[in-house]
Amino acid sequence: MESTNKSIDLDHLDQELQQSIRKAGEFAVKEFRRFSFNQVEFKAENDPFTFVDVSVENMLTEACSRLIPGSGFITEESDDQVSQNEYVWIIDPIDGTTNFTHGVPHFSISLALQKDQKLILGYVYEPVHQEMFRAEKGKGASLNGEPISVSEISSIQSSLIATGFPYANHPWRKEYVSLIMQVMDKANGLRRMGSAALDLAYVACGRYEAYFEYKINPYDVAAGALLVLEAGGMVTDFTGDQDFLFKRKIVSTNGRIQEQLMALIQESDLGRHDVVGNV
Ligand code: LIP
Repeated sequence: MESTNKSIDLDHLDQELQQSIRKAGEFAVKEFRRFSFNQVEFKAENDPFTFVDVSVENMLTEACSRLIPGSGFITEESDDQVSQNEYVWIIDPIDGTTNFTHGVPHFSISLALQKDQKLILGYVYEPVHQEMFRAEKGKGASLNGEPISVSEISSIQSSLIATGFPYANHPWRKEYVSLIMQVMDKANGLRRMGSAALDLAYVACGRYEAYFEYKINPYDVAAGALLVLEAGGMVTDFTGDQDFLFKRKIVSTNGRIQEQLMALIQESDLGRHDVVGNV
């Protein structure tokens, strides 16, 4: 494990990070407004990326390396998927790439920082509306500098719940659709908006009461999960464990409907098969 041997001033870091994220967001929106679908490329079946994903990732990794020399990276567009460094950045340069490539203005930049494998800082930036969500461990969560907290709705019948679907066809899609039907029957509404990071940010600020998804990647959810936790919500995997980041199954709620949603998930075929998130 590579150590930096110095304490990091997160306040100083914050100004530089927000400046870099906003600058990357400006670039992304400029390219979004003139993007043509024939520019899209595919990493795998139904798994798109663009030169904008790659450019934004390069901008952010360069800024982060400068801010914490010796830090490690887990990022969507490179092969860095594991790092044992003392400080590790977890970055999704454009979360909601499919929306981006189809001209749907709902995508975000997600950047988190881990120290000794614990999340300490998270940013989710939605550049079209210039909404900067930020969380620091133990110091709460904010939207454009104003404190945010999860909603106080305590019944699933009154809840707006978000989810997402894995890109490629997968062996558990029937069980997943069956779970989604269960949630649809119980909740006030269901949303599939296409950016996990923004789904989590919306739980943190009380727009949604919950978000769940499986086969989701650490870089999609790392920053947003810290937002929910620091805004007074809960984040677990499908079994209720706290070790959600690399298990690829996530449930986040305002805490007040956690038991009601977890009951639906754990009673479902999907919830009973603990392997499902790794297929
Ligand atoms: C997306 C997630 C979304 C999920 C999509 C995709 P990407 O991330 O934010 O929640 O349903 O399948 O994984 O690929 O746009 O960064």
